[in-house]
Amino acid sequence: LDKRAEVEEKKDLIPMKSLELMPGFSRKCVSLSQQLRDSNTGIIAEFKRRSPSVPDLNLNADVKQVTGGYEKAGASGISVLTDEIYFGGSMDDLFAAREEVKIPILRKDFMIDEYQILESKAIGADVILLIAALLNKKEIKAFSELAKSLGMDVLLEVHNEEELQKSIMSSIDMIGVNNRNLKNFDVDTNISKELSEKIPSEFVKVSESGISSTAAIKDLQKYNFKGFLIGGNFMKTEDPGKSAEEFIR
Ligand code: IGP
Repeated sequence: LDKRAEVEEKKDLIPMKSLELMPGFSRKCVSLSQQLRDSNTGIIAEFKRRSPSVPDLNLNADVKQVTGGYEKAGASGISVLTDEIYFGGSMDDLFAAREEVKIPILRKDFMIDEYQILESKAIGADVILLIAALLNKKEIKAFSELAKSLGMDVLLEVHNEEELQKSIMSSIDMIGVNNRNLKNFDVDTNISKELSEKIPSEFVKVSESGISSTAAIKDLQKYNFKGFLIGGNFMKTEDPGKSAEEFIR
């Protein structure tokens, strides 16, 4: 991962102190975990133009049109990829989404430094993603506590039991099980079902990746999942907002 160099470069460009002067910093975050607890659609609809597994997903998609469409469709939250190298995203995308929607926005990126948490708050994100596979326990604790101190929610992503065990702590709001194996891109929603009983009930459970039918959601709900992160299934169509509307209806 080339994130380290990217973050160090940004720190020089915009020092941490300056982030606190940006508009998002004084905005009050909306809680995604609360939104998911107050039963609604549970759909967290994702904006991404491309991914390592689908390089030509939707290269010219307009972030405002798509995220506005997601909100109108009744999504509980929006996920915006800000990683440039692998997903063709940017902080501008999240900033634009923030101008467009009121519902909670998850900043989807590879967090490896506290700077990125402050930056997420500064650009108007409500939720950060922490990927257990990339972080040790100490980092998960420090990053999640910083996010909580800024009024943000934390979604912790796991793919197996070991990652789950090291991540259980009170500064986490939601645990997301990624159904995609990041080594070979295989997706299998059974991973969510298998891990569900190991996740303590105080965490809101989110199932991520490879969800493409309402039947899959009904099935996952039986395992107490409250959130469903869906990207490709919407983004692969010409009008992702409309696809989300048809899916949710
Ligand atoms: C969405 P899908 O299969 O619906 O497009 O998946 C989301 O779960 C996926 O983009 C994702 C992701 C991540 C991307 C899950 N965890 C971590 C980047 C980094």
